[in-house]
Amino acid sequence: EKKIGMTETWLRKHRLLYDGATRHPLILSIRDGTINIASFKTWLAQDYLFVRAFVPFSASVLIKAWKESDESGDVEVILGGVASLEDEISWFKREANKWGISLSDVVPQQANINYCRLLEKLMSPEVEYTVAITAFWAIEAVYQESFAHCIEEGSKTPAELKETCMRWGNEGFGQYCQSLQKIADRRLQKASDDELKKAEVMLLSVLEHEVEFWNMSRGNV
Ligand code: HMH
Repeated sequence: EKKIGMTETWLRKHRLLYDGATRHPLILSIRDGTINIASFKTWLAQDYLFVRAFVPFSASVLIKAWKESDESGDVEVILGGVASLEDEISWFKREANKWGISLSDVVPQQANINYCRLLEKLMSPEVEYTVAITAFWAIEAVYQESFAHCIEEGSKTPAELKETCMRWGNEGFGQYCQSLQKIADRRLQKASDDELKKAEVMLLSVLEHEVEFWNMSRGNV
C-alpha cells in the first residue's frame, strides 16, 4: 500500500478550497456549455498577462532547483515547464487574435496584480526551494484539474473552447503535474516544521488567488 504524500494530505484537509479553485463556476459553465463568451475573453486576456509574469517565476524555481536540489532530475522536469512557456505565449497571441482581443491594450485587474505580486515574492532568494516548488506545483495542478474536468466524458464544452481545455487538460500536462507533485512531496518529507508550515500556508494562498483569478470573469456576467 502506497503511503500518501504531504500534498495529498493537504488537498484532503483543504478540500473545500481546492474544489473552489478547480470547480469554479466559470469552469463548470465551460463544461456544461453555458459559458458567456465575454467571460472567457476576460479570462484569456488576463491569463496572458499572468503567464508573462509566470515566466520569470518559473525561471526562479529552476535556479532554486539547480542550487538546492539533492536530485538532478528536478532540473529537467522544471526545465520542461520553462521551455513550454514560449509556445504557450505564442498560443495566447494566436487565440487572442482569433477572438479579436488586442493584448497590448489589456489592463491587469486587481486579482491579477495581486497574484503576480505573490509570484514576485516567491522569486526572492530567501524563499526556500521547498516552498517555491510547492507553489509551482499547485499553480499548474489547479489548471490541470480544472480544464481536464471540461474534456471529461459527458462534458458539453463548446467546440471553440476545446483547444484551450486541451492545453492544460491533456494527459501529458497531467503527467508533468504529477512529476512536480512528486518533487514537492520528496522535499516536504525532509522539511523542517517551519518549512512545512510555510509551504502549507503558501498552498492555501495559491488556491485563494486562483479562486480570485477565476472570479475576475464574473465582471461580465
Ligand atoms: C491563473 N493559474 C493561472 N494561470 C495559469 N496559466 C496557470 C495557473 C497555469 O500555468
